[in-house]
Amino acid sequence: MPPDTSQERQSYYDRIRPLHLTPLWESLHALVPKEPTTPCVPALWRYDEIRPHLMASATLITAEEAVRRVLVLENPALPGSSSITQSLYAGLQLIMPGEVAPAHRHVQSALRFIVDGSGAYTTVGGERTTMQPGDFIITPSWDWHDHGNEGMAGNSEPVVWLDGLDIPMVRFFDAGFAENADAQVQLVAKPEGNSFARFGHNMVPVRHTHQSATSPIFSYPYARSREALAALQRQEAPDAWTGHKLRYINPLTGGSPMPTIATFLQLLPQGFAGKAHRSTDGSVYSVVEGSGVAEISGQFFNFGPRDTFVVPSWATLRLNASTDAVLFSFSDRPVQQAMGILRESFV
Ligand code: 1HN
Repeated sequence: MPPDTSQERQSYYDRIRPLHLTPLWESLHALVPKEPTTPCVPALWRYDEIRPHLMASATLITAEEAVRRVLVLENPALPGSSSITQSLYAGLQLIMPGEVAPAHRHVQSALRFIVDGSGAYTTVGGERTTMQPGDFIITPSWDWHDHGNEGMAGNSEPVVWLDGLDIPMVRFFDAGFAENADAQVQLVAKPEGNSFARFGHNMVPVRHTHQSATSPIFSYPYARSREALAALQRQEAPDAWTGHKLRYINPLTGGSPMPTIATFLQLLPQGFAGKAHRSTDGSVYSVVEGSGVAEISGQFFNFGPRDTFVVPSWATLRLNASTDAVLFSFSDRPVQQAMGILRESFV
């Protein structure tokens, strides 16, 4: 019988601990797992259930006092982390008619995906864009941004969007900076639609040379993206795993719109029963239209318009649609690609 060394080992660990030394052989298997072992769990937030609570927040605090009046969608298995996956933050932001969310900037990149209501605007780097449901809008790292809701043509209503940020990644690198602007609302220096006219039509101003890590288009209107999906639906069969799925691009590079976050829009035709697939980039989905079922690692989530759900890294996903359904999604894919570690499986 081998000698019992466990007590000697334990007292050895006790002797080295004050020197801030730990034995790798006790943690090696957990540090370098055979395959991903995320603590993140699948979850779905039903918009109908959340909306009353979101509206109630407007009676408790103004957008101005809150700075950003947001209910954070926190992964149920990551309490206290303000994270929906280990690398991504998501929240639902509310802006009431007449309110302003004051101008500030930060290193974290943000996306807005408009979920409910119209007539709000966001101003990014001196250009304002009006928000419509389904629009995908970017706030690049370190660009000034403020939001407001003035209503449109006498129609004023609460506006809600999904925020997606790379907050956990920036926190991981301890690389966060932020500052508030002197004025609540930044000066509007460019006409609305200016960047879309320059960069949104597969064309670029002839002497454009400015290089940035982020797309020069900061609003990708839903009407345009939806039209593309409708044409594909008429013209070809859906992919067996993902239906008709398109990736948003930075038109200058063909890469992701933001350096840290990839975004997608997909259409699942009525009756679609997708095959199982998985990838190492955990994803956040926002349902735009239609309903169906997301089977995530054996758990079933019924989804409908405006719901949000999260698919953890390497979880098996099977998508089913009971009506034509359109899903927006985002993930940390470009970072994993830059590191050369992205893995996907379609079986
Ligand atoms: C932020 O600046 C916004 O600008 C939204 O709308 C959510 C979450 C954490 C930190 C900054 C926004 C945010 C945020």
